[in-house]
Amino acid sequence: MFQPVVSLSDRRTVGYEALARLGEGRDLPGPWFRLAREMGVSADLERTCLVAISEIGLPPDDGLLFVNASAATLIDPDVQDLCLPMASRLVVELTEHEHIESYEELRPSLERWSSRGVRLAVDDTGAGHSSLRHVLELAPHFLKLDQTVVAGLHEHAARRALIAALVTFAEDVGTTIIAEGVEKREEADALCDAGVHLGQGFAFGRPHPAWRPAVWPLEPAPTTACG
Ligand code: G
Ligand code: MN
Repeated sequence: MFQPVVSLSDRRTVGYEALARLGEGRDLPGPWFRLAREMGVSADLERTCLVAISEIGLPPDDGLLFVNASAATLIDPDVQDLCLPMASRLVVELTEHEHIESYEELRPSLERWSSRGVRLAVDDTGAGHSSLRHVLELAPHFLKLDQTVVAGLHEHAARRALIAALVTFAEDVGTTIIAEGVEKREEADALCDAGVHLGQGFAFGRPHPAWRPAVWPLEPAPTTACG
């Protein structure tokens, strides 16, 4: 499935995240990935997902393609070769939930991805166990803010303050924040006011089997930057 990533100021769809749905019921992937881990085949399952994505190909209109991968998958040279045709528009998301034993060991692989034009995102920022270490060690192009940080920010001063601090951090280090799990227009507006440039969530479009650009908000694009 593909979910649009949108520019909060002009509502343009700038790319899509590929999201696995597995089994006959097109289930959420969590339990399947857990089972695969228990069976010792999670790298195979991740590679299979990437093969499926590569067979579908890149999104229209020069859009970026965000894919989820773990460190074990990223260091696999076969996976790098598989992704080469998509490299310049590919963003690899590494989750904050995954503990990374040695950043130094991962770095040469990341440099190979980067030399091919692939960009890196740290996923689930604020909800993982890495306490922003991935962000500090890996200097990603994108920092994806977890839904637990974003949800209801228009009603929570502490969430807004945290996001404002991360926006300053992102500007200083040259990374771009993507707010995940945006479900309400109020959240989108508050994020835009806070200086967050990109968003993703049910408010803009649910994961869909085809490339479907953001359909929300339904009103015409605002005349001011944040509407
Ligand atoms: O871990 P990662 O951020 O890659 O997972 C994204 C998951 O979040 C997907 O399974 C997707 O279906 C789900 N998701 C996407 N947008 C929203 C949203 O606005 N609200 C909620 N609750 N879930 C979302
Ligand atoms: Mn993700």
